[in-house]
Amino acid sequence: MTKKSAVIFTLALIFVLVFPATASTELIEVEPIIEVGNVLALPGGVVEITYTITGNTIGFVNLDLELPYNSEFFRPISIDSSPLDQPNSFFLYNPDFSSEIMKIIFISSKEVIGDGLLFTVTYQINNDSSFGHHEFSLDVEVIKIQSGNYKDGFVNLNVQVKPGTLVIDGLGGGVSVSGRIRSYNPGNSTTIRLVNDEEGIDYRTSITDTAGYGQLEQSFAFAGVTPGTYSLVISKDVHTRFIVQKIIVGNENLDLTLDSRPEVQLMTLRCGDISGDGLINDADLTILWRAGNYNKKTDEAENSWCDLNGDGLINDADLTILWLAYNYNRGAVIIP
Ligand SMILES: [Ca+2]
Ligand SMILES: [Ca+2]
Repeated sequence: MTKKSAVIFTLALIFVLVFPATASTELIEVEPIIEVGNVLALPGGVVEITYTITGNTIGFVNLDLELPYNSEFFRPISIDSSPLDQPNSFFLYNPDFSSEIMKIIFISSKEVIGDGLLFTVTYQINNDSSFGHHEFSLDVEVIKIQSGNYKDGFVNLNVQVKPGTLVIDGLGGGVSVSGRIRSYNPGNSTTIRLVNDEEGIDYRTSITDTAGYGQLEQSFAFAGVTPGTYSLVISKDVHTRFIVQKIIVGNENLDLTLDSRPEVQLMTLRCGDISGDGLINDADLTILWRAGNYNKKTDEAENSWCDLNGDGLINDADLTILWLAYNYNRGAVIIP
């Protein structure tokens, strides 16, 4: 060995000793992007939000995800997943909890590589949700590949999340459904629901309490109703339920005061269910007739519900309402 070749050999040996695994520790940069879909939703509606991945060139076998949500407006009800059509297991846990974060852990027996749909989450929008924009993002806590961990292995992980937007808007689509109700005591509020069980839709609106007394007519309206067949369910304290089945909503605004069924044109609630059991009968009469209630001022009575007409007194005027043939010994009004 010449002196020159000995120097080269020595330098090569030092290089190998100092950088023993240069080839196997080559850093791989991976920047997959998880993109959240945009959706338009209505109060009371159900929407699906998609989560897709691109730039997934190395693949993963494990994902720990956290999806925050705001239960004041919506909550997750289910998750559907078949990431990139790979056989896998998805576990949704803690779906209804105080932290308002849906945690998802994904585990697969083999690497899931490529771009496409990761999973879809179905959200229920609250019936009383106000209109507005909500950003949908997620936190990716851990991502593993089969032969190592993105975080501490030879892959430099940099997962980007592109948030989506959920817009809750009553004007984004659909039509209006309006109607007219006759009931006693405007001092009590009225709740009206428009329900389509098959589609999981449950719109809700209310007539707020106002001053006045007696039997009054009041109007209500729903905005942004998706076409379909609904049941209308009206609830009010001391009244029995009023249910109209087979309300067909098409592509034009629906005015129920023009309905072919006379009982629907002006929906008259039965009054006198003081006990709240759904029936107006002798049990309610007994309460109203009781010495602690009858001929008392409402705020001095044992049971203020006995003031059916809301005039502040419990007397023969209320007894007359309870005894009306339309009310007495009757229950809910159901119009098929
Ligand atoms: Ca009753
Ligand atoms: Ca009264």
